[in-house]
Amino acid sequence: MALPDCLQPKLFTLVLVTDGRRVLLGKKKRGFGEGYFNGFGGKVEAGETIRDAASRELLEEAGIAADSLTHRGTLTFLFDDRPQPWEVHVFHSDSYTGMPTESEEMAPQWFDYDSIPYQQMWADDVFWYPLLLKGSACFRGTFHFVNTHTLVKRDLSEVPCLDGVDYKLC
Ligand code: 8OG
Repeated sequence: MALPDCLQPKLFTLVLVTDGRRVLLGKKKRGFGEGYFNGFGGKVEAGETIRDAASRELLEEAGIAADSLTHRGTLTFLFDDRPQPWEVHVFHSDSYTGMPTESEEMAPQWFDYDSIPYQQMWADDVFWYPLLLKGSACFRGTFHFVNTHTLVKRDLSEVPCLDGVDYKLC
């Protein structure tokens, strides 16, 4: 697909909730990434901050409220079969309020850190999950996909944590 001169990335959030030895994932029941296990998140809407969007999506999809959300990563996804890059802001929370509950979009399930189902997840996840789960590092990654699902190129590095996600999107 020929790229236009300039591109505006689509902004998304993704929240990973942990309890010290397990991570809460959801099996996506419909739409983009159906059948994959993933954290909880979605598109940032106009008029909300990226952090607000992360809280909203976590509540909508898993029925829980994060007590605090730490911004840990920014991932850019480039697709040969989609017009725009996707920029996904990854947050971590180690405490929450409420009971994880199945929604129309996601069925939540806890996984021990050593039995994360990477075979049923997006192909990039195996590279950056360890950075999120084992410590407090922040990271920046760019992943190129063909036919939506095949990862052909990746670039991932640790970066200083800069929590600049509290501006409103217009
Ligand atoms: O609104 P919707 O559910 O379609 O949003 C897509 C969600 O999937 C959003 O939380 C961002 C997330 N996501 C991608 N690509 C990838 C990926 O490669 N890995 C993971 N873990 N999540 C992804 O859009």
